[in-house]
Amino acid sequence: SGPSVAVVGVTGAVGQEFLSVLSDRDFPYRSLKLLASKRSAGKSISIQDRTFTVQELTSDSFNDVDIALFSAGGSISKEFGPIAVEKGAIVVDNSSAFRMVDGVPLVIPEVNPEAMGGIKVGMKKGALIANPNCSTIICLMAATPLHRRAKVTRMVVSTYQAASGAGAAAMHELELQTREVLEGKPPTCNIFKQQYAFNLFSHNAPVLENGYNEEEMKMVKETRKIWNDADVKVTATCIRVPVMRAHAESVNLQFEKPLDEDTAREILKNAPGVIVIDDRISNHFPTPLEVSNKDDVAVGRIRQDLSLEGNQGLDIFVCGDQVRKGAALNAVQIAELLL
Ligand code: 11C
Repeated sequence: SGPSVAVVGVTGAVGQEFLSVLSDRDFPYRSLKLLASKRSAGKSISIQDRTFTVQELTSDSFNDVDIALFSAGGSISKEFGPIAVEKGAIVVDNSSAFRMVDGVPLVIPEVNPEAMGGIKVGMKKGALIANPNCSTIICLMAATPLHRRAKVTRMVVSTYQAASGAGAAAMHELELQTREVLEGKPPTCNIFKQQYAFNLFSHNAPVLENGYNEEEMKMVKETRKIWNDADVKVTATCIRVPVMRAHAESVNLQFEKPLDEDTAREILKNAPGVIVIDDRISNHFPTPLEVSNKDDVAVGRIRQDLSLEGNQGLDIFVCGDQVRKGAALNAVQIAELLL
């Protein structure tokens, strides 16, 4: 019993995390197919005392697949996602390929499970569901419970994004560069084309004509779709920092109704998938290291925005594991909603 599951892009950072999350959550799959490029085909991967052989992704890969978890980049999703759907699979896609397509649910299970629109395994037809961008997920995990209470009218986000967002090769390069710089050698700059260790820079996504980069515009557009609110004002500045695998975000929220910081703290303490770390006396607040390899998103620095009258704004600081809640965990939670 249970669905047959395929993981597309299994050798990548998120692909590997899919396997950990499926196993940690005892996801009740009947069978598991591990798919990757031809280069990785034939590799063995062990999960829960069983060994699987990685198979090459082809258009025949999706016969008899109920759920396909994709994280192999946008072009693979665009090519093989529709093929998988055609074969009757429900695709949960971690890329940006289909997120803004009308009719494709863009889902954070704690935030907008209703957007799934009743898609279930066993309905005998394929479907596509998109996993939001990691920065959007981590931000909205904390902002949504407050939005539900006081309605956010404007949100200003600044991100401090980890290497993992750019994949396993970027994580490797950060480690390598750190070693090289400490040894007085010139850093290897294959992924980012500039020194990353002991530095930070504007997010590597392409910069658009309006001056925002793609990562920033994803936060703007995806928030509107997930909150089903075309009018919410969102602006973002996305920065890459030399941290391995968890993103941090400073989020300023402006509300329609007043919301005081104590009420906000209580709301966040009770929010699913969120923990509050907000110890002013010890100056202990969320850090990327503390949330690395964890499921929950941590929020702290919860304070009234003094620039606004009448408790109409709050500042918060959020950290979440980019590979886990920002990608693999969120996708597996979506898959759980399909059962
Ligand atoms: C990052 N969020 O941290 C990016 C990577 O749309 O899924 C993922 C881009 C995306 O660099």
